[in-house]
Amino acid sequence: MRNNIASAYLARWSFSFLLLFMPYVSWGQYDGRCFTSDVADEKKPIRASIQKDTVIALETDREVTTLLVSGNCSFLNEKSCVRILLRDNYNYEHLIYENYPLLAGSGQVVFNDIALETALLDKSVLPKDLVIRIKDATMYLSSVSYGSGQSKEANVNTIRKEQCSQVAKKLNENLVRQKIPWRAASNHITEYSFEEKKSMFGGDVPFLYGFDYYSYGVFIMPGMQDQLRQSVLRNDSSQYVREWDWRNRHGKNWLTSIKDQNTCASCWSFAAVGVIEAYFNLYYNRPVNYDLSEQEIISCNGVYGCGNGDPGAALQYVKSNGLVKESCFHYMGYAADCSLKCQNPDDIIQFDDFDYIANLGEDSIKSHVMKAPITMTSYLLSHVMTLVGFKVLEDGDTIFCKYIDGPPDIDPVREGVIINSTDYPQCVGVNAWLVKNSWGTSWGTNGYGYIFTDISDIYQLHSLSGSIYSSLYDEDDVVCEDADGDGYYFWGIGSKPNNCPWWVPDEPDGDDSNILLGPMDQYGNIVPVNPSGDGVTHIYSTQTITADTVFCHNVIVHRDATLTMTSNVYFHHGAKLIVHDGGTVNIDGCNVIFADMDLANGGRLNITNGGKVIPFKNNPFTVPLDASLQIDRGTIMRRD
Ligand SMILES: [Ca+2]
Ligand SMILES: [Ca+2]
Repeated sequence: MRNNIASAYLARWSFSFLLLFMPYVSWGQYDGRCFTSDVADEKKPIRASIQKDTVIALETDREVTTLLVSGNCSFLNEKSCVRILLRDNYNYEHLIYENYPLLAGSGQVVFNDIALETALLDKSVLPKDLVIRIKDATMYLSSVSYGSGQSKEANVNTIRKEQCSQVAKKLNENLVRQKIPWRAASNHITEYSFEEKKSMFGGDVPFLYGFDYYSYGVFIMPGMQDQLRQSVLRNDSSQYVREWDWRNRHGKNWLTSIKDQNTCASCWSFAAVGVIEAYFNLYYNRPVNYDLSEQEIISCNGVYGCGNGDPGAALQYVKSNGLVKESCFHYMGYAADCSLKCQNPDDIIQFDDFDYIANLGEDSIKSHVMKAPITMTSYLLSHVMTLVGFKVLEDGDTIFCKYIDGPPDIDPVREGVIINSTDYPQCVGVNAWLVKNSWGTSWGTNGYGYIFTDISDIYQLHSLSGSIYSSLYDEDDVVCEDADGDGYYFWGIGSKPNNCPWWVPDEPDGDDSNILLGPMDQYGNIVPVNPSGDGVTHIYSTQTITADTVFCHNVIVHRDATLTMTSNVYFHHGAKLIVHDGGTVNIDGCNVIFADMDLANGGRLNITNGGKVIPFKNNPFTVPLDASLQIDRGTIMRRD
């Protein structure tokens, strides 16, 4: 019977918390021996009703290894969360209890002699008080239970791991049941002690609502479920491309490896360095993959250390001082002295400038991230990450079923959440952001994740601008190449470099890994290469080309018309020079490079004054029997 009530409850609970009066409450989120202790032997009543952050003095002089709590709480909305900490006489804090609707699986929970960290502490502590943090919830705390010593087989690490895997399991049950498109797994971050988490977040651990457990799919920020249901967030009118992913642009991954900030509140430094490293790759259009020193920023910026910082301050430090490589100042994960930086760095990276980007909405942020990765802070999570792409979720998408950096046959993460209109109808058509996190590769999908959040949750957006350089790389090192051979070149994200060949068009290739795709518009849409489509040049009379010219489309020389070229002409891949019966082409002392030429019977081609015809990629060049070919001090040659 309870199951039926529970499912009915859950179905309706998704619509509203008005149903808090339903008789169903949940015990199950902290099931199992790992959440309790058999050494607790003393129960003390508390009997406190709690609606706001509260400290309750414990007034005991007993040293304990176990402290369990009993009580119940009610959640008011998706952002509800409760947390009970044990503060000992050294002011260390130990997590006794934490819960929120997604983990609880319902709007009300009862807890009876359970605990997280304080199920078993690795050494005895003298309890001073209970620190209770509460958001949009009410709690009744009935009692605490104390215990000392350890049961025989108990081991703190084993218990912690078991607790985390139980939490992940419970989250997954609720995620599936409530049709929320992400999945949880425990990892080294979830296994941190509360003191370690405090260190990682700079003192004040935000409510994470399971974000630390995120494994794959699309993390839905708390508070967004109701908005999703109202379908007001679909971005159907956006002109922007539906997906952008800097791990796969031009057939390459432009992002550097995933790092781990450990227990230092340095996400702001990692997010900024993630932006700089990617910008370096993109600026030079080559995978330099610099591993730069987050530690230098933490140690030498003079303000933040391992306290929560600002990605803008990190970029300002690098703009002013440059940044050494990891090998010169290894990551130490604490505010080590700046003098530990090596004395003679082999390279220092600097850039011209960076910009603070005002959050003008989803499309505006998309336009920036399409230029290069940017920093981004989630207000709710108090956490800075590198924003590296986005995706409008489509019916049938599988979110993260592929291993990104390796062959698919050794893929350790084959599972993915399939966004479909049966299970996740509310998600189809909404935009998720792709973030590179600094919590190691065991978090998320190889360190990356998709998040769906309110646009107002996003701030501290910063992008690099202008040139980036080092003692080893300057403008001459920008690669200007046509990797796919379609005649369009890519030279990274700077302006067209001087070392491009003369025939390189001003518009870069929108996808230099696809011969059928040419330039890209401002919304990221790529125009298929269609040389015979709009833009064909027709020559009907006499015309002379006297300046170097690039043709992306066919050029047709009609009957009785004459096209004379005295300056170099380049025809893009697939673009033909077509000479009809009675038409004449004069190549007068210049180079003409083309992929193909159609010389009709009755057409005339004259090559004079050292003129050269250079068939592109050594395509065959044929002259039909009844066409006229005259060469007077000219050449038809192979192209190297
Ligand atoms: Ca190309
Ligand atoms: Ca292309």
